[in-house]
Amino acid sequence: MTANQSMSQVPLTLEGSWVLHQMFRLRWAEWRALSASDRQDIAAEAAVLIGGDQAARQQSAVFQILGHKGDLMFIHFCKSFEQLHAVEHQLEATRLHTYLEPASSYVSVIELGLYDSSVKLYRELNEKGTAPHTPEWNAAIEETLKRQREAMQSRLFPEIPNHKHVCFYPMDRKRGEHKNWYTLPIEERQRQMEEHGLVGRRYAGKVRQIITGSIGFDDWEWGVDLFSDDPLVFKKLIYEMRFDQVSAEYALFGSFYVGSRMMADEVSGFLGASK
Ligand code: FEC
Repeated sequence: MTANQSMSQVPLTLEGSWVLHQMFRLRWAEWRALSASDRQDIAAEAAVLIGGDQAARQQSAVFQILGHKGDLMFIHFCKSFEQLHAVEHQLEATRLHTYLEPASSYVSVIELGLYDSSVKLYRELNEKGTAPHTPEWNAAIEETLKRQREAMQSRLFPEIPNHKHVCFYPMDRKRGEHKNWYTLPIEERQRQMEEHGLVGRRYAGKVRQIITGSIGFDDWEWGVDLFSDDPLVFKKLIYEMRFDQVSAEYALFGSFYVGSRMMADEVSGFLGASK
């Protein structure tokens, strides 16, 4: 057995809020055919959903999408999977929903990848001769996860960042014949992820990134949400990251959605329903 085969290859991850992205087109013709007072009432009713329910630890935000891919994107952060259903049904129950056409959606969960701690711990256990998946190994993993979970609470259950603009897209790591992220040894993946994190950290204060994992939930492996007050930062950061080895060699991207946040009192204006 090689050293790599004796190490677990799966990085530890921590999961936090459940996340639903919903992209919609507004049926403008039908919407505009409504009376001004109906539009006002319907917009006001929908605006109530934005913000959140502290008791249920659920938060929702709405963004106006640029371009043909949609008009509105709702982002919901929820404490449980069931809560995602509830929030979806709440929106379906509004009168505004009658005028919305689904354009896309994405289901995922906030994920913190623990490459550094995983490799350190796997090495220690390996040196002690503790074989993977034995009770001793499981106990050590549980202990590390517990410690990290406590330390990372605010990153696992964040508020939707309060920046003006959002950029959301799903992505995969390549699993091709010649380039396959999943067959690289964990130490090499850790090295490349560390390089990625160093580039990202240079944008601290300018952008907030939230990575959600979607393996088993949606068509891509991760969702990336970037929030910033300056939309140009999205281009600068993503372009710079294209040169990271992990992106240059292993990243595949889905559709990008870019837009601007609307607070509850701005929804009526966007829907042309202001007084
Ligand atoms: O294997 C995996 O765990 C992949 C999950 C993953 C993807 C991903 C893609 C992007 N990120 C982008 C921005 C940033 C910024 C920071 C940053 C740091 C990390 C860390 C992990 C991580 N990213 Fe990432 N990113 C993924 C995972 N990323 C792990 C390190 C620690 C952490 O923050 O959790 C710096 C954050 C800070 O410290 O302030 C900014 C962007 C992309 C998509 C573009 C690309 O070329 O990959 C942008 C998938």
